[in-house]
Amino acid sequence: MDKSSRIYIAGHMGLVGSAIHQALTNKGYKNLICKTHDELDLCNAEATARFFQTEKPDYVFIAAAKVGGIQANLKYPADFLYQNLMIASHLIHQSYLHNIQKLLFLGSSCIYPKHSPQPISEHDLLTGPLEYTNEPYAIAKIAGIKLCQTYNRQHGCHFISAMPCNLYGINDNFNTETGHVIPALMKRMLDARISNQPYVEIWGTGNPLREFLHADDLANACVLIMEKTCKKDIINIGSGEEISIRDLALLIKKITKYKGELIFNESQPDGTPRKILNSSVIRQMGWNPKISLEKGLLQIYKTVFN
Ligand code: GFB
Repeated sequence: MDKSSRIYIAGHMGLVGSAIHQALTNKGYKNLICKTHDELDLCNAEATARFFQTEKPDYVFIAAAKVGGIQANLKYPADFLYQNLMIASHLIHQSYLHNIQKLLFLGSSCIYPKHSPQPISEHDLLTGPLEYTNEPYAIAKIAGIKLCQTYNRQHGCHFISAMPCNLYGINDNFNTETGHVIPALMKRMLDARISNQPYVEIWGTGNPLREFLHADDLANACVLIMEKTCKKDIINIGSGEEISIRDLALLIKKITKYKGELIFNESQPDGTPRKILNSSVIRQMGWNPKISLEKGLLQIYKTVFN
């Protein structure tokens, strides 16, 4: 990519897309193409085709997706499967038709089998059954990876898939019901502190382990992948550090200065017990995360809630 390349960031308003936009801007990329959902519905094949015809991007980042936490995935499985399949299909096919020089497709660590050996390497894809709670989302993302791989094989494209661990950041969804665990717990504990509630509910047993990465760290990895030559077509991106949901809840309690009790509601799902990624490929390319979990949580607390 050079600084005047036409770079389309699909999903530039979201958690990941906005961080990629910032990372590219910081590095001096001047020709960024962005469309809001109202301007371009990526589930609409014709609208997506017209957009490529008019804008003629050179590079594409696919950070647009229907995303949500464990309960949103359970409640809206058809939306997660359909919308993510459409977004991936339309963008990858149009990128092929318009000879895009390089494309990066964003997935998630939930594409790997529920009981993968840990840490999970890129080779573990499709070696076992998926976790039930996010199977529709995972299947759409696996289809996106396979589209990238098959267009590379059949048409000589240069499409790469990045698989991040659990993410968090400023432009997250802070809805306590549909959001991921970090924004949901931060908002719930702040609300509870303000209204003097004696306890806050945490879903599940608190035992699952998760690997969290700040969206800004992920964005730097994504830009690096697009700038460097790399032979792999799937690349894991994780912080390398795991924390239990119980310890995460305690950390958020400390940061939000909530003084009440934490009650674990075991009738809520735990999801995957553990999913730490083997991120040796991206590390060998020279990337390292810079934002520790505690520092990242403090930054969000101060930026979003103060
Ligand atoms: O963040 P989360 O929804 O992502 O949940 P997943 C992580 C863990 O936190 C689960 C627990 O064990 C939840 O049971 N948890 C505790 C909570 N309290 C809460 C809460 O208030 N809200 C939420 N959301 N969780 C997602 C997938 O699964 O992982 C997505 O559903 C995506 O599709 C993402 O792939 C990376 O790691 O369980």
